[in-house]
Amino acid sequence: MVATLLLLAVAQLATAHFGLEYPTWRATTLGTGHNYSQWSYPCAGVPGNIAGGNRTDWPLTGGSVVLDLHHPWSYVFINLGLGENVTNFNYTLTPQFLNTTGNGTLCLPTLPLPANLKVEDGTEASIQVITVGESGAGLYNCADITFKADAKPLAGDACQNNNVTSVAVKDQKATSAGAVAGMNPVVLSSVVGLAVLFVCGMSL
Ligand SMILES: [Cu+2]
Repeated sequence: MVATLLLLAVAQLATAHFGLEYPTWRATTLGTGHNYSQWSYPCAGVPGNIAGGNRTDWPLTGGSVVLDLHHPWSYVFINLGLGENVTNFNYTLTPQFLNTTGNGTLCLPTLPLPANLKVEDGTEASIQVITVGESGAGLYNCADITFKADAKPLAGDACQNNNVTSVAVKDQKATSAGAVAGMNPVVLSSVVGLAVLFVCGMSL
Protein backbone atom coordinates (compact mmCIF):
# COMPACT_ATOMS: atom_id res chain seq x y z
CA MET A 1 0.00 0.00 0.00
CA VAL A 2 2.75 2.41 1.00
CA ALA A 3 4.72 1.34 -2.06
CA THR A 4 1.70 2.01 -4.26
CA LEU A 5 1.24 5.46 -2.77
CA LEU A 6 4.91 6.19 -3.24
CA LEU A 7 4.76 5.08 -6.85
CA LEU A 8 1.75 7.30 -7.40
CA ALA A 9 3.54 10.24 -5.81
CA VAL A 10 6.60 9.71 -8.00
CA ALA A 11 4.45 9.37 -11.09
CA GLN A 12 2.73 12.60 -10.14
CA LEU A 13 6.09 14.38 -9.80
CA ALA A 14 7.31 13.01 -13.08
CA THR A 15 4.29 14.13 -15.06
CA ALA A 16 3.59 17.44 -13.35
CA HIS A 17 4.70 20.88 -14.46
CA PHE A 18 6.60 21.61 -17.67
CA GLY A 19 9.99 21.35 -19.29
CA LEU A 20 11.83 24.12 -21.12
CA GLU A 21 13.66 22.21 -23.83
CA TYR A 22 14.85 25.11 -25.97
CA PRO A 23 16.65 27.31 -25.27
CA THR A 24 18.07 24.81 -22.77
CA TRP A 25 16.88 25.70 -19.30
CA ARG A 26 19.21 26.87 -16.54
CA ALA A 27 18.81 23.54 -14.81
CA THR A 28 16.43 20.60 -14.74
CA THR A 29 13.54 21.49 -12.47
CA LEU A 30 11.35 18.47 -13.22
CA GLY A 31 11.43 15.27 -11.22
CA THR A 32 13.46 14.69 -8.08
CA GLY A 33 17.08 15.06 -6.98
CA HIS A 34 17.15 18.84 -6.82
CA ASN A 35 15.85 21.62 -4.58
CA TYR A 36 14.15 23.66 -7.28
CA SER A 37 10.43 24.35 -7.39
CA GLN A 38 8.62 25.56 -10.48
CA TRP A 39 6.20 27.42 -8.20
CA SER A 40 9.06 29.79 -7.28
CA TYR A 41 9.17 33.18 -8.99
CA PRO A 42 11.01 34.17 -11.12
CA CYS A 43 13.00 31.09 -12.20
CA ALA A 44 12.02 28.08 -10.11
CA GLY A 45 14.77 28.97 -7.65
CA VAL A 46 17.54 28.47 -10.21
CA PRO A 47 20.00 31.39 -10.08
CA GLY A 48 21.22 33.01 -13.31
CA ASN A 49 24.61 32.28 -14.80
CA ILE A 50 25.26 29.28 -12.56
CA ALA A 51 28.64 27.59 -12.85
CA GLY A 52 28.57 25.07 -15.67
CA GLY A 53 25.08 26.26 -16.58
CA ASN A 54 23.55 26.28 -20.03
CA ARG A 55 23.65 29.33 -22.30
CA THR A 56 22.18 29.03 -25.79
CA ASP A 57 22.92 31.21 -28.84
CA TRP A 58 19.71 32.92 -30.04
CA PRO A 59 19.11 34.97 -33.23
CA LEU A 60 19.29 38.79 -33.04
CA THR A 61 15.73 39.16 -34.32
CA GLY A 62 14.25 36.55 -32.00
CA GLY A 63 14.32 32.78 -31.91
CA SER A 64 12.51 29.56 -31.06
CA VAL A 65 11.13 28.21 -27.83
CA VAL A 66 10.27 24.53 -27.29
CA LEU A 67 8.18 23.47 -24.31
CA ASP A 68 7.35 20.05 -22.93
CA LEU A 69 3.85 20.53 -21.53
CA HIS A 70 2.39 18.02 -19.10
CA HIS A 71 -0.97 19.50 -18.18
CA PRO A 72 -4.21 19.17 -20.21
CA TRP A 73 -4.10 22.92 -20.92
CA SER A 74 -1.98 25.94 -20.03
CA TYR A 75 -1.75 29.63 -20.55
CA VAL A 76 1.81 30.43 -21.64
CA PHE A 77 3.64 33.72 -21.12
CA ILE A 78 7.23 34.26 -22.29
CA ASN A 79 9.37 37.17 -21.10
CA LEU A 80 12.91 38.40 -21.62
CA GLY A 81 15.43 40.29 -19.49
CA LEU A 82 18.79 41.66 -20.54
CA GLY A 83 22.03 41.01 -18.69
CA GLU A 84 24.30 38.23 -17.55
CA ASN A 85 22.38 37.43 -14.36
CA VAL A 86 18.76 38.34 -14.95
CA THR A 87 16.10 38.53 -12.28
CA ASN A 88 13.91 41.21 -13.86
CA PHE A 89 12.10 40.03 -17.00
CA ASN A 90 10.72 43.32 -18.22
CA TYR A 91 10.12 42.59 -21.91
CA THR A 92 7.30 40.39 -23.11
CA LEU A 93 7.78 38.10 -26.09
CA THR A 94 4.11 37.12 -26.01
CA PRO A 95 2.10 40.36 -26.18
CA GLN A 96 -0.68 37.93 -27.15
CA PHE A 97 -0.34 35.20 -24.54
CA LEU A 98 -0.96 31.64 -25.63
CA ASN A 99 -3.75 29.29 -24.70
CA THR A 100 -2.40 25.78 -25.27
CA THR A 101 -4.33 22.53 -25.30
CA GLY A 102 -2.84 19.07 -24.90
CA ASN A 103 0.18 17.61 -23.17
CA GLY A 104 3.18 17.10 -25.39
CA THR A 105 5.65 19.26 -27.27
CA LEU A 106 5.01 22.85 -28.32
CA CYS A 107 7.46 24.56 -30.67
CA LEU A 108 7.17 28.28 -31.30
CA PRO A 109 9.40 28.79 -34.39
CA THR A 110 10.13 32.50 -33.93
CA LEU A 111 9.28 34.85 -31.11
CA PRO A 112 10.06 38.35 -32.40
CA LEU A 113 11.64 40.87 -30.04
CA PRO A 114 9.70 43.99 -29.05
CA ALA A 115 10.27 46.79 -31.58
CA ASN A 116 11.93 49.06 -29.01
CA LEU A 117 14.45 46.43 -27.91
CA LYS A 118 17.86 46.66 -29.57
CA VAL A 119 20.33 43.82 -29.06
CA GLU A 120 23.68 43.12 -30.69
CA ASP A 121 25.96 40.19 -31.28
CA GLY A 122 27.08 39.03 -27.84
CA THR A 123 24.26 40.59 -25.79
CA GLU A 124 23.46 38.28 -22.89
CA ALA A 125 19.90 37.79 -21.73
CA SER A 126 17.51 35.32 -20.17
CA ILE A 127 14.14 33.99 -21.17
CA GLN A 128 11.42 33.29 -18.61
CA VAL A 129 8.54 30.96 -19.42
CA ILE A 130 5.46 31.07 -17.20
CA THR A 131 2.62 28.60 -17.50
CA VAL A 132 -0.65 29.03 -15.69
CA GLY A 133 -3.01 26.10 -15.38
CA GLU A 134 -6.05 25.00 -13.48
CA SER A 135 -4.78 26.02 -10.04
CA GLY A 136 -4.33 29.61 -11.21
CA ALA A 137 -0.77 29.77 -9.85
CA GLY A 138 2.22 30.28 -12.14
CA LEU A 139 4.93 27.74 -12.91
CA TYR A 140 8.32 29.17 -13.87
CA ASN A 141 11.38 28.12 -15.85
CA CYS A 142 14.23 30.23 -17.24
CA ALA A 143 16.94 29.81 -19.87
CA ASP A 144 20.06 31.91 -20.35
CA ILE A 145 20.88 33.01 -23.91
CA THR A 146 23.42 35.01 -25.89
CA PHE A 147 22.16 36.93 -28.92
CA LYS A 148 24.27 35.94 -31.91
CA ALA A 149 24.30 37.27 -35.47
CA ASP A 150 24.89 33.77 -36.86
CA ALA A 151 22.28 31.97 -34.72
CA LYS A 152 19.22 30.63 -36.55
CA PRO A 153 15.69 29.77 -35.41
CA LEU A 154 14.87 26.07 -35.17
CA ALA A 155 13.30 24.57 -38.29
CA GLY A 156 12.08 21.26 -39.68
CA ASP A 157 12.30 18.27 -37.35
CA ALA A 158 13.77 20.42 -34.59
CA CYS A 159 10.56 22.44 -34.40
CA GLN A 160 7.53 20.15 -34.33
CA ASN A 161 4.34 20.28 -32.33
CA ASN A 162 3.35 16.97 -30.83
CA ASN A 163 -0.17 16.69 -29.40
CA VAL A 164 -0.29 20.40 -28.49
CA THR A 165 -2.22 23.16 -30.19
CA SER A 166 -2.00 26.81 -29.26
CA VAL A 167 -3.87 30.00 -30.00
CA ALA A 168 -2.86 33.55 -29.22
CA VAL A 169 -5.62 34.76 -26.93
CA LYS A 170 -5.90 38.33 -28.20
CA ASP A 171 -6.02 37.03 -31.78
CA GLN A 172 -9.44 35.56 -31.05
CA LYS A 173 -11.11 38.93 -31.44
CA ALA A 174 -9.75 39.27 -34.98
CA THR A 175 -10.76 35.77 -36.05
CA SER A 176 -14.10 35.95 -34.25
CA ALA A 177 -14.85 39.33 -35.79
CA GLY A 178 -14.25 37.75 -39.17
CA ALA A 179 -16.36 34.73 -38.36
CA VAL A 180 -19.28 36.46 -36.67
CA ALA A 181 -20.63 38.75 -39.36
CA GLY A 182 -21.96 42.08 -38.20
CA MET A 183 -20.77 41.79 -34.60
CA ASN A 184 -18.96 44.87 -33.35
CA PRO A 185 -15.30 43.88 -32.85
CA VAL A 186 -14.95 46.15 -29.80
CA VAL A 187 -17.88 44.49 -28.09
CA LEU A 188 -16.59 41.10 -29.08
CA SER A 189 -13.11 41.80 -27.70
CA SER A 190 -14.52 42.87 -24.35
CA VAL A 191 -16.58 39.70 -24.24
CA VAL A 192 -13.40 37.68 -24.84
CA GLY A 193 -11.62 39.79 -22.19
CA LEU A 194 -14.36 39.14 -19.67
CA ALA A 195 -14.29 35.43 -20.44
CA VAL A 196 -10.54 35.37 -19.76
CA LEU A 197 -11.00 37.30 -16.51
CA PHE A 198 -13.74 34.90 -15.51
CA VAL A 199 -11.63 31.81 -16.17
CA CYS A 200 -8.64 33.27 -14.27
CA GLY A 201 -10.82 34.48 -11.42
CA MET A 202 -12.45 31.07 -11.09
CA SER A 203 -9.15 29.27 -10.72
CA LEU A 204 -7.55 31.70 -8.23
CU1 LIG B 1 2.38 20.34 -12.82
